[in-house]
Amino acid sequence: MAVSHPIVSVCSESFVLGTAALLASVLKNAPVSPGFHFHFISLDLSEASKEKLQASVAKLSAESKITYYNLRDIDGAKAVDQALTQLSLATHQLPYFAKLLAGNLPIDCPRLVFLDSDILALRNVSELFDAAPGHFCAVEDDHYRDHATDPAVNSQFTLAGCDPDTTYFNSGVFVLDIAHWKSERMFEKCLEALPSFRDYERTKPKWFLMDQVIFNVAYHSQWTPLEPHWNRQCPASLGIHHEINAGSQCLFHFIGKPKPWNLPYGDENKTFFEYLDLTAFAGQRPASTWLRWRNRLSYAKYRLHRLIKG
Ligand SMILES: [Mn+2]
Repeated sequence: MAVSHPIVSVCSESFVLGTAALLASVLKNAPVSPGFHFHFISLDLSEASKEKLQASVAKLSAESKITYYNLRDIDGAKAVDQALTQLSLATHQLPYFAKLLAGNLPIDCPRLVFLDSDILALRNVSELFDAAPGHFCAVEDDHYRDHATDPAVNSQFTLAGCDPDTTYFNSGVFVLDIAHWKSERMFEKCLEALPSFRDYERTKPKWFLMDQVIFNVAYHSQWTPLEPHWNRQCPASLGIHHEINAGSQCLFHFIGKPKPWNLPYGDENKTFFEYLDLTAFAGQRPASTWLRWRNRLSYAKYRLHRLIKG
């Protein structure tokens, strides 16, 4: 049997529906063989959720499987935790930096693909492994395309001693060369980048990009751009649903809030729920009216913010 493709993701209980729909979309839009080996870094997944995700894979692909890793047991977790104690933002906690550990997982393959759990993969992900050469491949970040003039990103780059005029990538989807990660000590480079942000909150109290900015510093000027269809960054509902419903061949990345599993069922997220319904989480929908209103409110706030920011 051919070696299955390794996909790494970070899973939490509040994103479990996203993970389930991601699984289904990856498996439905790629050839049956050689299948995928999902390596899930668990933040707080319950045993019940783990079993449901396993059952979903078993139902959809005989050649695919899941391995779970507890965040704190992964090689390097303690070192990240230690480095973070020197920082003081509320978001400076290990779970927000879990992605930095992807290259440290025991994966016996040349390359791994990382996918955020807020992605719907309407494209054959097995082609992503060879989509571009290079040690680290990712898609340019939409939101920060203008980062040279965005004071938050600019100051983060400058703090880390990088040229703020270079292109900046989104870390929701990336292809990582594991041998290069080890031989070039990229994990250590990530750790070394962390202390640059010790005084960050005093200069710019928001928009710290966590793992994304650290990867951007470590792979500064060394990463390879992927075509935008590998990470089509879109808020959960912004009229993009027509493109999604039409089956446009992209990896749709639902950046910001709310996520599609929190919005009331409708045109905006029906494709998301079609994929969810292929899994052991079939039929699950946003629960309470209160939750729906809260999410509507948070979406309105997000739109207003984008509007003001231009
Ligand atoms: Mn994301």
